[in-house]
Amino acid sequence: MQKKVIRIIGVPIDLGADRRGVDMGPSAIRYAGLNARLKGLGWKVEDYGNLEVPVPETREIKDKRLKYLEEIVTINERLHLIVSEAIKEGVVPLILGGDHSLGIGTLAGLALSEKSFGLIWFDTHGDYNSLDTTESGNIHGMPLAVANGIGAPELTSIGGVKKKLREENTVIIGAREMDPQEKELLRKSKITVFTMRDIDQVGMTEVVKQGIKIASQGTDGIHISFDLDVIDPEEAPGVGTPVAGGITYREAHLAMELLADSGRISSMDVVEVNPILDNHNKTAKLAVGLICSAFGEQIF
Ligand code: NNH
Ligand code: MN
Ligand code: MN
Ligand code: MN
Repeated sequence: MQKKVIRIIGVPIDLGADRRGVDMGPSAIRYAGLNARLKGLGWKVEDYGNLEVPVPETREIKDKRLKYLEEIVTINERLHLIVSEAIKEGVVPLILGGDHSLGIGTLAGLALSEKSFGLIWFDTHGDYNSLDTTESGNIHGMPLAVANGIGAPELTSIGGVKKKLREENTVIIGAREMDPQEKELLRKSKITVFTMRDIDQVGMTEVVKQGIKIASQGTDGIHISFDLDVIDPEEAPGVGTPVAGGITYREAHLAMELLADSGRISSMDVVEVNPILDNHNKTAKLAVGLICSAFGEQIF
């Protein structure tokens, strides 16, 4: 039997956020044993290594509403080609961040495919800021909007097509902190948002089941974009932007287990692991556990 292939692509970028350190995320996740564990699950693992990303100290912020725009465009131009190539070859791209601005490149790469993908975005945040709604100017707060064709033309034009996602097949899970104008913008879209309150009320199983249904309708697969800050900072202290009241360790695993059961996962981003703020690599180890659950690891 032919083994299925996962291609790991590290993107050590922290240009999209104010707080430094998520550039070390790919190392921390690999150090936590990712490759060996995936191999143990029967996957063939191809590690592409890391994309070259400039260090902020060697660059300057030219526009405070779009910090490090040029650099982020260059990196995502490169990433989108690598992701699209992986999909074309029939291998599963697994992108390790880095901050969530890399989602722009991943989604642009998926959009180049003839296949269509639903999207499940696990995040505390909406990442749906435009250059008019952003309060920080940080591009990691914008990737979902950019993928939906909203934002700086330099970003939305990556990959040629402006709109990279199907709103009706896009789901956010775990939201609990959004900027006021970002919320308004998101409400105007057809994106489904499951907040922490929804998870509290109906439970993670129900939320993920509905999410899978929405992301599956008329699509060939589901892309998971997993921002570790969706998990409660008690469990995941090493993230760029910790916010109280997140999902638990088990809820996060359950979500990945249910997605694995669906058999529909095409690709995955794992972002915002910040080793500087972490406690003995706890968050990176958790990230590895979640990736393994998504790719078939079972408790029993
Ligand atoms: N909404 C804020 C911003 O746009 C915070 C975004 N931070 C994130 N997103 N970590 O996932 O700057
Ligand atoms: Mn930075
Ligand atoms: Mn995010
Ligand atoms: Mn976030």
